[in-house]
Amino acid sequence: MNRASKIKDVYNSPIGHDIIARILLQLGKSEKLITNPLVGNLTLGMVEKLLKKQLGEEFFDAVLKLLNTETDVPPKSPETVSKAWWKEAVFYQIYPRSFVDSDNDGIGDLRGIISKLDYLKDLGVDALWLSPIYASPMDDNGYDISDYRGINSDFGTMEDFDELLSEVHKRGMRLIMDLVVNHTSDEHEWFKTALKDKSSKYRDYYFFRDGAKEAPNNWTSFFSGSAWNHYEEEDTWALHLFSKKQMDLNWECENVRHDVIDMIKWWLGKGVDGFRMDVINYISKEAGLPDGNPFIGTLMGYMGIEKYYYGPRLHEYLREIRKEAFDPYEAFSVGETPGLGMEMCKLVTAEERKELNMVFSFDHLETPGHVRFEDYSYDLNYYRDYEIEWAENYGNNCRTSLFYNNHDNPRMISKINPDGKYRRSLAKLLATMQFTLPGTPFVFQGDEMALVNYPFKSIDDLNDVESKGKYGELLETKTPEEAFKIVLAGTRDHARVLLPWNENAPFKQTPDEEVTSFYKEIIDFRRASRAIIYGDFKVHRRSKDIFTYERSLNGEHILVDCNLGTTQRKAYLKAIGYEPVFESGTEADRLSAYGYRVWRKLDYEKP
Ligand code: ISL
Repeated sequence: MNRASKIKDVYNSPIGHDIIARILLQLGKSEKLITNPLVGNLTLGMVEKLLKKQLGEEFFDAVLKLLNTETDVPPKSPETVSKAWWKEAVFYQIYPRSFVDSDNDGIGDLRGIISKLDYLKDLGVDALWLSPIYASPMDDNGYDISDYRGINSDFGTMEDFDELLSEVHKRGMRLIMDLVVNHTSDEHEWFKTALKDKSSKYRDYYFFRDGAKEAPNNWTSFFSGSAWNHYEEEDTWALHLFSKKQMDLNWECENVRHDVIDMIKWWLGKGVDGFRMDVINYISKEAGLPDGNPFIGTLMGYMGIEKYYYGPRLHEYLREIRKEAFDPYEAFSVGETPGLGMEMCKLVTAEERKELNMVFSFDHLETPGHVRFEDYSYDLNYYRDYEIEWAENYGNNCRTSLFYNNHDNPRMISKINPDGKYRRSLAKLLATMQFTLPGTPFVFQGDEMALVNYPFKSIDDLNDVESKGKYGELLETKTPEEAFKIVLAGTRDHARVLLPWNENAPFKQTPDEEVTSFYKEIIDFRRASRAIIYGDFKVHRRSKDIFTYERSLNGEHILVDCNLGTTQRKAYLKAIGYEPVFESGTEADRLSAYGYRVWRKLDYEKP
């Protein structure tokens, strides 16, 4: 690709498609802008001339570099989906700090998790993902690790962990850990030694730049301000894409890769079943760490991101980890990959490429044109279109993850409609889609209780490093009230309050037990259906607030009919020969507000 390439040809290439789709998503613009022949036939060079003012210099250099670095195309989709335990499983994410506090110190812990294993088993959960429990100064609640082989005393001891793992396995469940290896804490021995001793072998483990007067490049941190920290005494700078205490590891350094792989094998040797891999697509940075393009930086909200979110050696590193650590233990991997488009996700998950098993893509978490730190109503019509796009195009050799919540996001129910009268129906509607669409569901703790956002009163109620940084940054241009309103909309603390079953929870809400029972039933239903786990997907109705689809395999047919809004809608009446399995209302021909209906074909007899 070069400046003579036409927009439509770029859009038809896998990586070009993802780049253009991302730009459209950020701008909240439709794909029609590109598929319009007038625009599609323009060359990159022409667009550059037309939009010089807006795009600035070197925008297309940055885009072309990304485009031309990837020479592979995603492998073709096979006819059928291969079998794997993690395709059949229902995962449940535990954020240990806020799950169960067994010793009443205000912080959830490992013994607390052990006490809820029967509950989780009964809910229908097959595998647990534990957010970090390693030794950490807790600047970012454990995503800043100071010892990969230690357990933070807030959570318990290694004996507690071993017991947890064995109790999980006893119940026929699996356990995956969080692997945070884009960065370590600045209190990790590697960093402490590296900073003090320039000649240490650890110096090359991080990105240091000595003697510079200013930050070595224009990259910004995800948690506000420059991505570089200055160490006055040592007269050096070090890179941190996240907080000032989360120092980026230099993956170009062979010893880093070696030590990380060793550590992964150590945990797998203990018997853990796999890892969720934190911001794993950020581990390969463009050599020399060049400045980010200002237009891209402004558009994305983070300067420099195009230099590392799909870096030049990413595939190579992922394959190395897979071959050296994961494969020998038949371990499972799900990468957290913010920013990757669908084609890029295919290139890291397609089975034959032997990189990751699955990824978390995040583009469904905000309606296009909106950001997390914004008070707006999320549009489920967008979610429908997103899931259809993935279901129809991701391929049988790639597996989608299905989730609405995690520890980094406000609760989805509140984002869609904060009116309490819809809380229960929305929770059930979301569950209906999550457990019947193609892909593997990841429940976040509290989803099954229909938890919503917490009405925090002031910035003092918040704990998260990101929220505090954001608030400080906003105060430069806004009043404290305005700044707090924005932070409140997006704060990760909504997902991090102690669950309501903790008697000492300071921010309390009421769990909805009817929703918990519904989770059990629909998870059971999913488990018994090969059509849902491995089957085909076909859209029957797709119009405003309407989403009707069918899942089928070897004669088994499941129809799902959803109302994505608050106005009553006509139910799908073509389900002749089907029997209802779940329904939200009693009127046969109508779907109530956020109503759903799941049907099963009558003449199907299970083999
Ligand atoms: O990239 C982002 C914005 O586009 C962020 O969403 C960011 O990538 C994401 O929050 C990464 O999250 C993970 O890594 C962080 C940690 O704070 C989060 O809790 C974790 O899930 C740093 O380790």
